[in-house]
Amino acid sequence: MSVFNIEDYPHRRYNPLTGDWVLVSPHRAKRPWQGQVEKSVTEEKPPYDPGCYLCPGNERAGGKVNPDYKDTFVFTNDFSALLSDTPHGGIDEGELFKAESERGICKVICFSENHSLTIPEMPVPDIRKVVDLWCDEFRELSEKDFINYVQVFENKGAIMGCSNPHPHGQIWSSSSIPVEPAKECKTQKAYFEKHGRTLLSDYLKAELEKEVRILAQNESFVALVPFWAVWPFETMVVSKRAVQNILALTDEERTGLAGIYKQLTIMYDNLFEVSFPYSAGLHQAPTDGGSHPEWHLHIHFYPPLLRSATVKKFMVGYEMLAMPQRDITAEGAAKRLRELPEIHFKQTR
Ligand code: H2U
Ligand code: ZN
Repeated sequence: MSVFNIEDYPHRRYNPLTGDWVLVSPHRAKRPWQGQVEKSVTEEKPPYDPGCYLCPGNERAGGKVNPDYKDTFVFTNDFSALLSDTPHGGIDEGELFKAESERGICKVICFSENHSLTIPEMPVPDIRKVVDLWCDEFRELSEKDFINYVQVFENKGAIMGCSNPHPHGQIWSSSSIPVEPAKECKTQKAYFEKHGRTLLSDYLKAELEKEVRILAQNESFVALVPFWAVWPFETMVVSKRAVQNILALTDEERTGLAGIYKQLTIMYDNLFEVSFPYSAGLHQAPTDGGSHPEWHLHIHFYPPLLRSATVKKFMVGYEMLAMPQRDITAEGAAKRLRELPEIHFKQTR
C-alpha cells in the first residue's frame, strides 16, 4: 500500500467545535455521475405580492396586519415554538423518562419590504440594517431573565422547508441552551482554559496561513470552508476579533459582517446560478449572565445542494445510522467557490 494522503484516501476529520467526526471519501468524487442534472430556472418575483404574509400592509395568520414598513420589520412568530408564559414543571421519573418545561420567545424578521430580493441582491447598507436589527433584538431578548440563549437564523429556499420567498429570518430564544450551541460551549471553554485564547482565533490564524479553505475576507470577518465541513458547500463566517456576541462589534465591524454575508451568498448563488438555499445562523455566547471569554462569534451556513440547482445531498443511510460522510473535500469545495465571479449572476445577464 502507498503512503496515506488526505487528498486521495478515506479518512475522518475532527470538528473541534462540536467534538463530532465526519467521514471524507475523496476517491469517490472521481466516480462518474449518472443521475440527473437539471438546468436552473430563475423565476422573477414581483416586488410586492398581495398573497405574501410578510409583505407590507398584508394580513398574517390570525388576522394581524403588517405595517407599511420600509427596510426591516420584526414581529413575534404567530406560531411560536416557544412561549414566554409556559408554567414551570416537568417529568422526572428517574433515568429513563425526563422532560422539562421550556420558556422562550420566537420572532420573525423581514430583511426588506421588497418581496423579490434576497440578501445577495441587497445593497450592503441595507444588509447592515438587518445586522442592526439582529443587534437590537439580541439586546432586548438577552436582557430578559428567563432568556439564556438567543438563536438568530435564516432558512432560505423551499428545499429547506422555508415557507415564503420574501427575504426573512427568525430568532428563537430560550431558557435552556440548545444542543448545538451547548456542544460549542463545552469545547470552547475547555480550549480557552487550556490556552487562554479562543479556539476560533487559533483556528482562524492557522486557516489564514494555510489559505486553502479561505473564501473571502474583509477588515473584520473571514469566510471559509471549515476543515470538518459536512455539507458539500458548508461554510463559516468568523469574526477576526474574538467577540462573544454581535453587541461587541464596532460600527465598522457591523458593516463588515453585512459585507461578508453578501460576498459569501453571491458566491453561493453563482455556483449553480440559482438562489442558493441554506440554513444559516449566528452562534454567540449564552445570555445567562456569564462573561464567556471563551466564546467567539461565528456564523454557520449549511446548504444542501450537491451537484446542481436541484440535486441535493441526502443525509441518509450510513449518515443517519453511523456518521456524516462527504465525497468532495472541503478544499475542493473552497476552490470551486473561490473561483466564481464576484458579481451576482443576475447582474451579468
Ligand atoms: P420559515 O422561515 O421557515 O419559512 O418560517 C417562517 C415563519 O413565519 C414560521 O415560523 C411564521 C411561521 O410560524 N408565520 C407567522 O408568524 N405568521 C404567518 O402569518 C405565517 C407564518
Ligand atoms: Zn412578500
